Amino acid sequence: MDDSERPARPADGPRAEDGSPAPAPRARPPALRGPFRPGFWRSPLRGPWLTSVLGAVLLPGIVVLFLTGLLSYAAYNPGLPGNDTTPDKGLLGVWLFPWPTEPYWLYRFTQGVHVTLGVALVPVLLAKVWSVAPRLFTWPPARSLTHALDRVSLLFLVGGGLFVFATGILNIQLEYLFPGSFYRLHFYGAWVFMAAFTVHAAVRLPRVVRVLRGRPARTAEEDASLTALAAPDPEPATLSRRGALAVVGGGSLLLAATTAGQSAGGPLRATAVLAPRGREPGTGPNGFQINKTAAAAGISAADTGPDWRLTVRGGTRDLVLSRAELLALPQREAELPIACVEGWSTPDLRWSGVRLADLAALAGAVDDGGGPAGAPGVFVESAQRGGAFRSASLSAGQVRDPRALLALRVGGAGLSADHGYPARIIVPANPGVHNTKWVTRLTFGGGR
Ligand SMILES: Nc1nc2c(c(=O)[nH]1)N[C@H]1C(S)=C(S)[C@@H](COP(=O)(O)O)O[C@H]1N2
Ligand SMILES: [Mo]
Repeated sequence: MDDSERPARPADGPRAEDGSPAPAPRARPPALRGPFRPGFWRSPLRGPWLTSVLGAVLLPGIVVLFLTGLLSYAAYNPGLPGNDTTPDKGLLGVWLFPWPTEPYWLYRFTQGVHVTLGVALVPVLLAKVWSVAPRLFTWPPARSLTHALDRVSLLFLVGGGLFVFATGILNIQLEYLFPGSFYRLHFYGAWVFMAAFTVHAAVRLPRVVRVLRGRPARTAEEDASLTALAAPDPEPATLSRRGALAVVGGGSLLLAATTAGQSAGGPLRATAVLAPRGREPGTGPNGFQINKTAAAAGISAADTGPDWRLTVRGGTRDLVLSRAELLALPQREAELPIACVEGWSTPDLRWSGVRLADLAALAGAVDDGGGPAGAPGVFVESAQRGGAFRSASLSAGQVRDPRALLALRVGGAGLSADHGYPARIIVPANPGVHNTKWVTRLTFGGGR
């Protein structure tokens, strides 16, 4: 029986003859139970080395996740009418910049990295939390003010980390689990997590470096907290620490390999067994991923039948165009992918249709200069009646890109009903969600 298992002394201690409390004997720790008792943790794998290696992997990984996450938010052009998913963000949006259209695969790349890396880091995150689990049960909860602050930041760190990873994974696996609100949860969760992460990394990085270089601890406090990572009474080892690390790393690589194909494309696509929308749903020019079918979006045959018209507003004259009239306008081609926030993307597809800038010029919507080069931004609306994705704003820079189309055809065939027939938006480097399908109205130079 180790010391901490002995019953605690009764609360009413010895009293002096006059009844006043006797000077307290040196306080001894109360009996700790369950996971609060150091002897409870017996895995021989825990220790400073394993925790440090996992931390050293997570540090750059989480920085890349945060940066690509910020880029994804910028890609939504939240400054434009109707696009902002977190309108109350305040100072958290001061860094935003206009999202470019060059290189055209930019969002496909940044979001592919974000999602693949996020999935691949799950085993590392879980192993890291597991490796420090005994420290989460330290008792007493706080020895000093600094210790208390450190532990509160740990709460945000572990809770925030599990939260952002969980919301991200749930979003890519079950797209509409948090309709609309996913963005808020993930966005604010990420900022809270990153605040705690920054403090944690700044405080712990020096000791991680010392551990990995085999240098001694610098202070007694550091030495004590490093020693506390290892079990005081370990069970016999069945796996070495390097072996444990290989299991975690192997798990990460396997997850990366079975996820990356959804954005990498080509023959790799068949390996994306973990990605719910990683594989081709059919053959032919329209045989690429469908996130939301016409039926799921509530689009009826009447919405897109012969009576369908495109309304163009915001210029000196309003236009109402049928699909035949659109097809009679100069048709332009662009080879562009669709890249979803969920990480999957299509290879470059050959779209054709009318340039958005040409439509602006036709409607007499010109901001500066003349003709298509001076086109303003546009607010796009769909025949879809409800839902967050029925409309989106595109910036002037996006409209002016000669590859930004109101697409009528893909791969030489008319768009299928599920891919947005009669007309959909396609813009280089645009997040998939802003490539609105079943478009019915374009309002140049203005929001709703
Ligand atoms: N009207 C409308 N357009 C939409 C959507 C939608 O739900 N409604 N989904 C968007 C999303 S999230 C993506 S990723 C792409 C997917 O396009 P696809 O289904 O044609 O491959 O379309 C976008 N356009
Ligand atoms: Mo999407």
